[in-house]
Amino acid sequence: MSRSSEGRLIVISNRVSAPKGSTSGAQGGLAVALAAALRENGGIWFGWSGEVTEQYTGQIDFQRNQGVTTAVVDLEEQDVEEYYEGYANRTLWPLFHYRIDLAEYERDFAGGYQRTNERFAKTVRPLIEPDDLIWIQDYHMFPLGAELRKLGCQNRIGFFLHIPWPPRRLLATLPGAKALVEAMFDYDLLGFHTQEWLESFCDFAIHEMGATIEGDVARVGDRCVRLLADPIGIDAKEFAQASAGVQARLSYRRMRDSADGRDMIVGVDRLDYSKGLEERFSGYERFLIEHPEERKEVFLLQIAPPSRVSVETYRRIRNSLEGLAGRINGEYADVDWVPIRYVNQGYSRDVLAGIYRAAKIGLVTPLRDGMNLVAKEYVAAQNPEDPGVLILSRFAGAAEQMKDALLINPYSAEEISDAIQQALRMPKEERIARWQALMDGVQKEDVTWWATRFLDSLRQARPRIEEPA
Ligand code: ADQ
Repeated sequence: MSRSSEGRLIVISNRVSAPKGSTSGAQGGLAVALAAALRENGGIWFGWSGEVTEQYTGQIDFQRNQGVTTAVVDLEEQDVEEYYEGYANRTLWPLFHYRIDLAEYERDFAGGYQRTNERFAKTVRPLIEPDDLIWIQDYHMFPLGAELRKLGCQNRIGFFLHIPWPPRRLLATLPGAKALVEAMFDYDLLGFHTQEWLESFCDFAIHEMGATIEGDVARVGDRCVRLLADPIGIDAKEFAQASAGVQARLSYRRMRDSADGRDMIVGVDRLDYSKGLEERFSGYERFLIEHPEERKEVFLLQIAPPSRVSVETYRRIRNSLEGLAGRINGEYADVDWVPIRYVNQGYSRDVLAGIYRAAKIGLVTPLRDGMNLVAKEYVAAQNPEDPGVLILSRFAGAAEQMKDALLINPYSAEEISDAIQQALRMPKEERIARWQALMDGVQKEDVTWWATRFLDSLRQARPRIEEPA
């Protein structure tokens, strides 16, 4: 990553993942890339500690780990309920994944979201020096840039959205949508995973706010912001190393032994309604119905650790999936074969790498997904001489780059079923050719490429403000 002569980097995100020795867990790749950028430029990673305190004090807990300084604050219970569980997880997350049927619009959530962002701004402001580059992550913090501007912050501030941007007519259902988008014009640069999400943003800005678009700049009145489609990648090198390591080899062996000669189809997702898990199970069931001769030749391993358990919708989807897996297993299982192995646990990156490698098919079928890193991890973990086949939803951001996967409509059980059959029958030469093309992309457009592109664009987003002599 190119070091700038211009000052430090301040990364701000809801949660902060301090690098602790080897990286593992859900934030692995992203944490590695941001930590590398912070080491390169110097600076601070600021966010919520994940802890609750009785009263917000703004007291910062600084830590230094492997060359990265993290700065975290505790939030009040009401902040957590309204800002995090409320507005972020119950309002914005479903809306931005096209699920207005699940989105909850409550004034208290919106108020708590605004208040918490103001608190973050006031707390982090004194840490910012005039030359620092500020990079804000994700939908928890849309208004943070505007709040920093109110406090006199003239630094370059960039914002990256990790989830999709919804179509304008859906976004228009959100009370206060215009104010939310208007605040985004206080940034210097807005990053999205795909051209599609970027265009959806422009669509709202043009039709609801009278914006004009000139090249990569959106303008409303005298305010403008630069736009960038910048697809996130994984740490491909680290992932390839992980899949060659002892842990991965052990878990690969364990899976192959337990598969007993059958072909494994794997799904790995946070348990979330956006991931299309029910539709995936139904598509797999369709395959079992349409291809009875294949029944005992395959099985589906679905790994789905629960997330956001305090939100009712997440409890409902968990129940519904348990019911569906139970019914399918009850209907088709035999004494020596179970069609779905459904596991609600998290695994380390190394173990996952071995599991991916043992799977003949990676089944990644979100209904909407900003990017989807599992698709890229599955590709990175394959054996080059005998790779598996990726089946990928057309509605994942990753589909814009991964055209050599079998792209399917996740709402269609028939398309899922046909793709499974096609993947199982695919000749080795075709599997290798598709995998090679996918792997080239995963290696070239990795997470460092993503971070470097964003930071380089941010540095160029507007001329540097000269300090008075
Ligand atoms: P997520 O919705 O969390 O991320 P995704 O991109 O698939 O989705 O990343 C999930 C990560 O969690 C992967 O690295 C995966 O390995 C890991 N993971 C999943 N199940 C696991 C398990 N059982 N054990 C261990 N690890 C597991 C959000 C957006 C995405 C976007 C990313 C990054 O929703 O669209 O790709 O941010 O921008």
